[in-house]
Amino acid sequence: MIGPHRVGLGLMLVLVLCRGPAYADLATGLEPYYRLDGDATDSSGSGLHGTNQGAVATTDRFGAIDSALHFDGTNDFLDMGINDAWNFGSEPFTVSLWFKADGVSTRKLGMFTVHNAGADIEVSIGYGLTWSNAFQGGDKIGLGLNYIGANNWGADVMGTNALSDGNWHHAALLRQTNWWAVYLDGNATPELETTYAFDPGPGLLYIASHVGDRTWDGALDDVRVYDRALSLAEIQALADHPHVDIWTAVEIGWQSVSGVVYQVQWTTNLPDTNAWADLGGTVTGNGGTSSVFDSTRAKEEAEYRVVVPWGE
Ligand SMILES: [Ca+2]
Ligand SMILES: [Ca+2]
Repeated sequence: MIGPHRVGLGLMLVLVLCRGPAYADLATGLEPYYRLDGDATDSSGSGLHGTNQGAVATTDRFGAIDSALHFDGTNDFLDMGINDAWNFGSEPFTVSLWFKADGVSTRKLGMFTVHNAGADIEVSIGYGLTWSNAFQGGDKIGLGLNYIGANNWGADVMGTNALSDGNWHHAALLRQTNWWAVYLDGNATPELETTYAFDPGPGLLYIASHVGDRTWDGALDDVRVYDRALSLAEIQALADHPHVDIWTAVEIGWQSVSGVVYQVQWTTNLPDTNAWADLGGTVTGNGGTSSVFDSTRAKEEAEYRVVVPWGE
């Protein structure tokens, strides 16, 4: 038995990647993970399921039906309760989500907010991704910190991009020591940032609501909470490879030669050199970094190599 039949002259090995590919390890520190595929189920394995207050299933950014949630802007939101999974004290964390706004707003709304004032949620928001009011354009994403009522914010910072454009956008809220930033659509420069020393303490998490009544108007999807500061590359992986379930995906990358046709192969049975199987179709080199995703296996489950079929 000599190699695959489709290759007349065998295979020229270009690069062997044994447990060394660049992979997106975006499962580390992920808790909770709300896919919002029509409900408020936590997919992280921690059982942090929320209560859906009226949101309905809608089409996600890939056109997949019942794979995101739509909020009517009147009274729909998700109540996730109080849990230490979103109580980071002064430690780093990251929140990642996708959103598509239905229109501009007159009031400041909540997209992902943690309230830390016990029963009287009207008077204090610990931290949150917010949506701008009429004075701020009504179509910007923002960061709210330490709201103590009567518009008295410790920090209330808005972005500059108008985002009520009918498109899905990715947002990542990052807290690193006293530095807070919101990254938009994987851009290297934050959409907004501020420095603010603050320990919000334990709180009640609302998704698509500010104080229960300030509900957001539009669709949300794939809400992720990490108990660590993601790197810019990780944020960009979440924003730039949206068609892959990065929960398990492996990215195989290599330096390619322009015009050369490559084939990525995988195996779970390395000592058997005949066990290699093609991963998808061939890839024509671009003269830079070419890459392929394996969205079906976790990072330790397979070995990968990149070969150049010689043809007939
Ligand atoms: Ca989803
Ligand atoms: Ca409703």
